[in-house]
Amino acid sequence: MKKILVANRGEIAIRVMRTAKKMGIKTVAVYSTADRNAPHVRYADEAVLIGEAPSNQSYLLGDKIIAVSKSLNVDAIHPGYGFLSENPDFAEACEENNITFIGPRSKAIRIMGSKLAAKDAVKEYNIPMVPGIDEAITDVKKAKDIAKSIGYPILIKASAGGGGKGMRVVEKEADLESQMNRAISEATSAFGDGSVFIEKYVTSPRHIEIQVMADAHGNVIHLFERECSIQRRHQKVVEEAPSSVLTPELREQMGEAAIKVAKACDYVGAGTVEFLLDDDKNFYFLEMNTRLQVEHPVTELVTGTDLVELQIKVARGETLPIKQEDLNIEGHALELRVYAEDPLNDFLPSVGRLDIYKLPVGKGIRVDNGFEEGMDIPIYYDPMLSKLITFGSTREEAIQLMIKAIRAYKIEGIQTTLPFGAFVCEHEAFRSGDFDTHFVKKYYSKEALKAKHKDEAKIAALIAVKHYMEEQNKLRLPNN
Ligand code: MV4
Repeated sequence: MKKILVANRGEIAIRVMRTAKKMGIKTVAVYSTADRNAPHVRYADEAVLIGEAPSNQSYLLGDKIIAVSKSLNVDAIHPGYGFLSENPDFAEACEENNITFIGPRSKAIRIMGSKLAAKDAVKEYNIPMVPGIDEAITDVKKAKDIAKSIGYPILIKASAGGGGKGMRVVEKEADLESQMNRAISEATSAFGDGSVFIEKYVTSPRHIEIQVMADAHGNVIHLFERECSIQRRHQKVVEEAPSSVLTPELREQMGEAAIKVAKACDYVGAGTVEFLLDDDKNFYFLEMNTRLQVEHPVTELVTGTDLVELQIKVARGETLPIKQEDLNIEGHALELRVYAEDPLNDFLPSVGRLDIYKLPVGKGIRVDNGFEEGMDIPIYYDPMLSKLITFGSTREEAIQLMIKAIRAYKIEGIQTTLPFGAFVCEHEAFRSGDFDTHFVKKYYSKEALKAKHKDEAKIAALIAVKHYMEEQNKLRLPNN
């Protein structure tokens, strides 16, 4: 493998190219007209303009990207996350054109793209799943019977859904029919597939996911968990590894279950198996993401691995260079997603120019970044600017480092979620480790953030006054 094309943009394009360069592999960037001056374009050995700003005219054009790959003698395509990364037709088109898709085979992507197909694939493997049904349901009477036997509240989910789209909580039988009809019509218009199914609603779960890695020779390992419960409207905000609630026994059980999920679909490459953990620490398999995830760096830091390097090695057909027993968790890592969104204005995208943009640096601080000072933020794509990642020997140390790094990160010209990140890191519920997926809804409001700012301004003013008085006193002191 001599040349890799990265079919993505921003921080993840740069992240992938960094490892390719380290391995002596040439890199090709693709870009849209909106990204002419983007850092990922300059970072690559070669770069090709593939279309207009909207992603359906550029980063989503699989055929065009394959044509570019062929003309530049590209050996493999890394899709990053989002865009074409979980598109089985694209993976298949790569396979047919003799270009290595750095990811699982199309079959695994297809199975895991459907929640019902995923449930079906793993059913012989004894993996804990939330009580519910494993087939699409349209008959309301049947749905009522099932809901009664599971017990309310229940959750209606779209089989083709993702990121919480098409989910509806039903508290009582009287609401079931209308909610079910809504879920079906929503799923039909959003995904072109109206299949919905029913699960028991787990009311205050934690979201814990397991990183897996598989080679093409049947070896599968897990690289422990990431805790991703701190999210806002299904958008993750802070992720960490390890989770403060898993015991070594539970960690091993979840890891084993994740490996079985990967084996159930003949998985190859990096993947993530999502679980819910309830109050009694029962875990349930939810779904599998068949890509490298945004939050992969926290796993890299606590396991001392380079997940992109492992992806490339297994894509070249190599045997996994590490065994399960070689792996252990050392230290604690946190990741904060930094978005160009205004936390004081309903997290609306904050457009404009990065007048000042200075990254924090230092031991234990990693920033996976896709932007630089002077750039305009394109409105066409996800507004994530970077990921701020800290690593310490303990959770407390990683949190302190994160607060310090947020303060040292200088951004002017636009609003960002940095203050929101500080709010989370300084919150008692976060620090104690006692939180669930409702953290943001429960504790965050713009008033709470403003109040925190006010207190900080007051303290800063008091310190300044105290300092001033001390200086005055010194001046008045007689010489001795
Ligand atoms: C659930 C659930 C409670 N009970 N399933 C949301 C996204 C999708 N991946 C699955 N999700 C959920 N499924 C049952 N049976 C609660 C959620 C959920 C959630 C899960 C993970 C992280 C954040 C979440 C926020 C709200 C709801």
